[in-house]
Amino acid sequence: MSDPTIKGLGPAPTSYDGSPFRIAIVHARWNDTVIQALVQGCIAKLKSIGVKDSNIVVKSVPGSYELPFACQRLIEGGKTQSAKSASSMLSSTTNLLSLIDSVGSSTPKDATSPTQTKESQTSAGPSTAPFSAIIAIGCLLKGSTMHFEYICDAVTHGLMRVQLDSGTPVIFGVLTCMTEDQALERAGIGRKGDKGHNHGEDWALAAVEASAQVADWS
Ligand code: DLZ
Repeated sequence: MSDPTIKGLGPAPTSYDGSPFRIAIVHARWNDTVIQALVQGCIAKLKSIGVKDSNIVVKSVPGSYELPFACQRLIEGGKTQSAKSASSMLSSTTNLLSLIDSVGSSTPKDATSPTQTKESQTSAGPSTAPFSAIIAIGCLLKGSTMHFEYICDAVTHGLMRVQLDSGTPVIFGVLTCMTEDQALERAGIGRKGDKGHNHGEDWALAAVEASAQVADWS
């Protein structure tokens, strides 16, 4: 196996702990063999650096062209969900305080029923924290027309715009390859001798590093 740092991610100055972060992977379904290998490599690496299973969300879109819009919606959705959940927690707390107040008072107030309060205290569904980072995964292969160039350009600029506009890191996990063999090698499933290196692993590391930097540098 060749040295992955020759043409890959060098070691980070710090080792990052992924356990506080919630990360979404959005992948295209074109060139599925390559995509599946990249997504699996990415998930395995995220877990190996501490990201909890429940904090990894995977969504798919038809092709790479759909990635920027999907990333934007996921980021916005994550923020809205988190705000709703915070406001419902606040109202549960208010109900609880009101209940405690009414129990301690000689003239009970019209507080929420004990059952209601207990339910809202104990319901622990999936995480609703906003996403710390999004990893956009796609594989564009050069064909005989200009289609490839236009999609590569649109997706690259679209993903950059989404991260700058939203303030949430969007990791560029889009392979733009001239041949299928180039894509297979970059997914770690090369057919010619050396299997290559799975870039999905690098994107997982980049997502956790970027998430930690957003937290540190804010
Ligand atoms: C149409 C198309 C083509 C020709 N090639 C690819 C590709 O190699 N990789 C990829 O992710 N998507 C491809 N697509 C689909 C477009 O990205 C997009 O899904 C459609 O044009 C619909 O908007």
